[in-house]
Amino acid sequence: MININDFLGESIRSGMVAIVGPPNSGKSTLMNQFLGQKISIVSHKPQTTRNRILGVVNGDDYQIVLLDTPGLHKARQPLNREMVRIAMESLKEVDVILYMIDVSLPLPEKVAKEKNKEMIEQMDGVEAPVILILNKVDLLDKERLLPMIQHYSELYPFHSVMPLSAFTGEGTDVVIEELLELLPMGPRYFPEDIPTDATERFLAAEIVREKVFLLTGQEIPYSSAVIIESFEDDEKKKMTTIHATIVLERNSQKGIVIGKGGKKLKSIGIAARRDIEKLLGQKVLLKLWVKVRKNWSKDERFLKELGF
Ligand SMILES: Nc1nc2c(ncn2[C@@H]2O[C@H](COP(=O)(O)OP(=O)(O)OP(=O)(O)O)[C@@H](O)[C@H]2O)c(=O)[nH]1
Ligand SMILES: [Mg+2]
Repeated sequence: MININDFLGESIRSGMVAIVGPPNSGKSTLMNQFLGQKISIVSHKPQTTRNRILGVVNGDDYQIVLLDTPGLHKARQPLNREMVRIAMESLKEVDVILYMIDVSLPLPEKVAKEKNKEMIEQMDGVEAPVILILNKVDLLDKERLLPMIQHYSELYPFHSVMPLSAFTGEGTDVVIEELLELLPMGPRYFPEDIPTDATERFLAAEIVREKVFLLTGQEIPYSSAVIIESFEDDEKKKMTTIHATIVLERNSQKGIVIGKGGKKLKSIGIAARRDIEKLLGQKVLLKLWVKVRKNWSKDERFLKELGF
């Protein structure tokens, strides 16, 4: 029989792993922790991640291709429906699923039951083994851990239930070991020096969006999208010039994002530039504009332009 690996050379433990779960459970933080660098944006507000973000973890004899996904939630609006679709689709493509929940906050019994029910419904028809990740244990009284693991193990045939802190990294090594047992033998799909398939343009837009999430309140983050108008690398000057537009849904939001005397926009720009410089490893000139495109999050055409 012909084995494809004879043609591809190396045969190692390799495959795809999706990180899914409710918004704000720490999926992107875990992805970055595994990668040892920041690829996915993170904020304390739910629904930060909107796309599928791919990250590659390499070892001498393994390659884990991680998919960070938007949070699973009851979606009513077009943008939210797209986000949930992306997350649900990734469940079908992968070898292993990490379903992540935040266990740091005690929930009223009724809410907990409802969440568990939703989780089981989301896993309906899923064939890949599911590891339940209990995240944010750094905030948890350790005595609560064992009964919790017991409780979740009885809830659904998880392959395993693993507590960790995506933030501190405590408990994450064990997950890698577990994944390596579950992944098939295969080729190295991505070159070892490439941590993601996302373009620098996309990552730069995400960084600006993260700063909007962190530095503005109320509905502004959910009404914001970021478009890179131009991205120019000057090799001689070792500098990248980026022009980006923050797109909002309503005229009334423009003043909030710009702030008094342009102060808010300036702080978004400074914070974003710092992170983009880290990402690109060189100086960045970042120019930000603010524009209104009425109700863009409900506009199928604009969502397509954004890559949904
Ligand atoms: N204390 C603590 N905080 C954490 C941990 N993991 C994530 N967080 C925080 O939880 C918040 C949400 O983290 P994210 O990684 O953005 O969560 P997410 O699941 O990707 O969220 P969405 O993209 O909105 O679905 C951020 O403020 C993180 O710093 C953890 O292990 N411990
Ligand atoms: Mg996220």
